[in-house]
Amino acid sequence: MKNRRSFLMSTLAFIPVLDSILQPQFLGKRSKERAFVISTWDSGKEVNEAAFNLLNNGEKSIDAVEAAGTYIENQINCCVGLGGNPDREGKVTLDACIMDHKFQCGSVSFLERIKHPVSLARKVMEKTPHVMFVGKGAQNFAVREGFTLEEEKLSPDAEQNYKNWLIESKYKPVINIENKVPGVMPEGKFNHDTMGTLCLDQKGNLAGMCTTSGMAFKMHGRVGDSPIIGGGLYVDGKTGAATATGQGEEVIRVCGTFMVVEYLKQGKSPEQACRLVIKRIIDIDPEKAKSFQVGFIALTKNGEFGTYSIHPGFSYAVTLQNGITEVRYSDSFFKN
Ligand code: SD4
Repeated sequence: MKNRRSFLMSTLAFIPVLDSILQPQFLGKRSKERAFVISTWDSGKEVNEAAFNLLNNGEKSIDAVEAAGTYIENQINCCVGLGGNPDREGKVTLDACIMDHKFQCGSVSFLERIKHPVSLARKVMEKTPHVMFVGKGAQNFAVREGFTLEEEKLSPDAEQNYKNWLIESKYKPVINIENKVPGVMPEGKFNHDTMGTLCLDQKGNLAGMCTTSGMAFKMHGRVGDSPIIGGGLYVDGKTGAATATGQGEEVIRVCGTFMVVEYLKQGKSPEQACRLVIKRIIDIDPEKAKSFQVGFIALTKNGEFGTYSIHPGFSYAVTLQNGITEVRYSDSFFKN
């Protein structure tokens, strides 16, 4: 088993080579920091560590992002996976996708009673000629692939949240509901609706995944951006990758992560690329943008990373080239 040092040394070894072969427009004023793993929200910290353990062992980025997804989907009182908040009919419906450095991708959405949508998305990618499976068809495919059909049961937190919601039964986006929001989530509880993770492995290959139970109390049948390739996740193995969180409808409208990666291809830094797409979303309706959150994170093939969001409070976890994982807050368009 390789130790952390050996991973760092072997990975660092390819970075100068990459820099020298990158087109001049990719260079310019850049942050010196480089990352191997980056994930949305505070809970990304443990998720990054799960992914980094594999990368550190020489495993592929696609395996690392799947491990990241299954780690968070296992946290039954968290709001990704079957422990997530239900829709307004009390059903937990899951969305996830995965993508590698060769444009191979798989996605599942409106999926019920399957614990690991990210692994099912990978099966779609590897075992079918298709990209996206939804609803009952996705569930049947899961069962055929040996996934267990879990009991239909809300996690204790989700049950309590649903009971509270039923009192008024109003749907309204809550900015940063994924983070600790006093008065919305019980003290000490965190709601992490969506986990997006991007990884870079020792061979310099990128991969990404996005997994979620979607917006809490959504209409039954609603699908967000998270399982949409180019919406909640996009990876271009030659350039970079991006993932999104927040109000999915607003991300879909601008093909959010596809656009972030497109800006990377045009030579923008990861943060600039995220800023430009956030700006596009805000420009559609600046007044409306005051009421919802969207955040992007991006990672390039040479380990540069950046983030940006509409509102403050969007946290992310980054595992730097020294192997240390930090939780940080993204810069945002609105300052408070
Ligand atoms: C959705 N983008 O379903 C997701 C929600 C989300 O953190 O990101 N929550 O629209």
